[in-house]
Amino acid sequence: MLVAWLLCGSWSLGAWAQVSHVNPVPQEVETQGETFSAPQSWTVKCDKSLEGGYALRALAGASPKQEAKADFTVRLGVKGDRTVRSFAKHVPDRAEGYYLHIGKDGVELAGADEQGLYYGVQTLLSILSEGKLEACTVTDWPDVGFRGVVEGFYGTPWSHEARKRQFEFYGRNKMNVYIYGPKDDPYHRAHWRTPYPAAEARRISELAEYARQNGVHFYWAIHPGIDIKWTAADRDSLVAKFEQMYKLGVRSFAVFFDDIWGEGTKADKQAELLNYVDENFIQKKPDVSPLVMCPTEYNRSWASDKEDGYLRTLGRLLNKSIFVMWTGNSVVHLIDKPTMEWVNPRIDRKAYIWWNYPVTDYVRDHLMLGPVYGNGQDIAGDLSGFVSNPMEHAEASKIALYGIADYTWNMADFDAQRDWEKSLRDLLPGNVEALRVFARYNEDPGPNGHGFRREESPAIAAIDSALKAGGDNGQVVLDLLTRCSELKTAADVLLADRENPLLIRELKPWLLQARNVADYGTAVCMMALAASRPTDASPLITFDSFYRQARSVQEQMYQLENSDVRHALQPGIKVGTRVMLPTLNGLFARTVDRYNAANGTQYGNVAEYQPYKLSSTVPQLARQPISASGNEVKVAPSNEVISWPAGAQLLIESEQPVTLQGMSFDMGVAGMAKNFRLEVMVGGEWKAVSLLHYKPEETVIHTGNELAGMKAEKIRLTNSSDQEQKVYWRSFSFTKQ
Ligand code: LOG
Repeated sequence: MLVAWLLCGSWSLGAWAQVSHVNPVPQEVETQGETFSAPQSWTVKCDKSLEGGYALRALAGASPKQEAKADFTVRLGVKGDRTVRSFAKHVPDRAEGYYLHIGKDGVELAGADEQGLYYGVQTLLSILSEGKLEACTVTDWPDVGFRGVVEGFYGTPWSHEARKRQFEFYGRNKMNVYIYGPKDDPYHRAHWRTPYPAAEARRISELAEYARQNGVHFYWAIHPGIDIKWTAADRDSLVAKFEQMYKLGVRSFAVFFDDIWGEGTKADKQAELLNYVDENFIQKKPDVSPLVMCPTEYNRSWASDKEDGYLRTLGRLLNKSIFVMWTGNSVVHLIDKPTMEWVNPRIDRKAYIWWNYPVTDYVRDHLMLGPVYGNGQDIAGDLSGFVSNPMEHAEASKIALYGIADYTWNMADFDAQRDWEKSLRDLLPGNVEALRVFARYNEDPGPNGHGFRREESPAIAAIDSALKAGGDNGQVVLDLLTRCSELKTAADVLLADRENPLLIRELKPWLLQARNVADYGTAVCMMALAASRPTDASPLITFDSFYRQARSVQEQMYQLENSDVRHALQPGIKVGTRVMLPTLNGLFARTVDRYNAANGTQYGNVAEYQPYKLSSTVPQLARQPISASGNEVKVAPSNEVISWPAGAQLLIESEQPVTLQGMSFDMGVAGMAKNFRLEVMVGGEWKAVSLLHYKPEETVIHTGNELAGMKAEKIRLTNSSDQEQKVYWRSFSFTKQ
């Protein structure tokens, strides 16, 4: 049996190295599964015109050395080249497509264009990855024309090095677009008119070139909507900025109008400006890609559907060559056929999807490392592009990006689970088991304003149901204990991983928290076992000791969440909060109740302490997370524009009355204080607290001195003006005495 098992293991490893390894899954593959050792060297033949190009350069780094007269020949080229004439008829008639044939004595490879050839080379290299080749024929092309990433999140932009690693990854996984639009690069948004200083300019230039070498279009996006005036001067500033970027080597451009209000949101003005840019800049330069724009109403939940509304006006007026982005039915949403059928006629073109996954800038206490499931697999023909907005964690985002590459290339054959397995192996081949276990507890964003949720650890969900079904749960508890031990092992192994230190650095806060979750689970399982099977093995192997251990670990989890290991902008480090922790907390409470009933004891059964509750009649704030850290209580910030209806309120309820020390919040608009009323409930009565700005130009709102010392049961903030207010929700916090 052992031998069979070992053989089976080596067989699956062998198979892994070959064509089944290729990402994205190719459109058409013919293979008998026959593998052979790759040659030591090969002769590469191509037309002169290709020499020095990026496709050939990609091959130059491969392991068989290139020699003038090897027995093994690689003949390659682009359709129309002399070298590939004999097999050019097999090349699919699709942009970026290629034909690749691997035989014992050589390789034939032809692209529909140079990009197709480059992708053929990537397929060859990935089949080659373990010193072997598989005899096969691959005919391949992408379903979606523009596939890739929009670095469009709020928070710390990716580092220069991280971006370069990303481009290599995009090249290998056949993604052809990277859109540079980090909200917190001042030269992209806040100071969009200002040219980049020399050092930053040099880095952009280097990135544009590096992207090119990896077959990636480097788009540089500008975000002028916050304060743009529809004047010739501002129009010229925008074009001048694009000219600067062009001089730096940028050949692809985008203009974003998301998350703004006021003057900048006018569809007709945006269209007029963009058409001007299109006609006087984009079209004038023969080597520049079509313009991409992100509208202000970029999802259905905000879009007015009036004939003369924003979206239809934009669709009507904007030059047809300009691409229009779309995030779906809401800001963070899966994309499917009805999504596309709704938006396309309104914008009068095929939408270019800006998919807000795996971005976590609205839930910075979570990671999203799960499979990329749920998008429609019948919409390839309905969209012009599909880019993902990733996490601020560049390496960790690769799990999702690997999936998005696969999905956009070959939609019908996309298998989220299979893809996910491959992505984990690609990212961390040496510790794939540990990464898989850890990732299963880091998939769901938790409750959030966008209402976007993901599954988490199905294995634990099954255990939870079994536990709740009752009966003798001994075996189920042991299963859960094993899972906890497995999670602890995974976290420890990953913490010591040296294979991808950048990834481990990103994951570290969550790895530390995963150990706590596992320890907590272990203690709870041991409580359950000790409650029904007392032993006298050791004074510490008792219900009481495990109970105290569980309490201790709960506290350690809380401390870690509020330590400086967590994200600077949001307290909390959440692992397994959708399934694992509720399972453990449920078992904890039931075990305590059972034990108390049997032994007449009075152990507390409340597993999770959540002293504050938030609710709101402002739809966009109704699910905003609230958290406490030390004496400070914070409502998580939001990124989008909040439409706060007249009379609508935000309510915070506290389990125990809290003695207030101070409070401030930032709605991003100077002078907003006068439109809002703050009240504190003291002894069952609402008491008004004055609101003020320290300086007229400041957006932060402070409370009057009367607040300090109030014993608050509830706090509510109401739009007391007679109209809807457009605001941001940048921060909201109060401190207790
Ligand atoms: C922003 C984006 C942000 C994302 C998720 C778009 C078009 N804009 O609500 O920068 O990363 O949501 O928080 C957005 O999605 N606004």
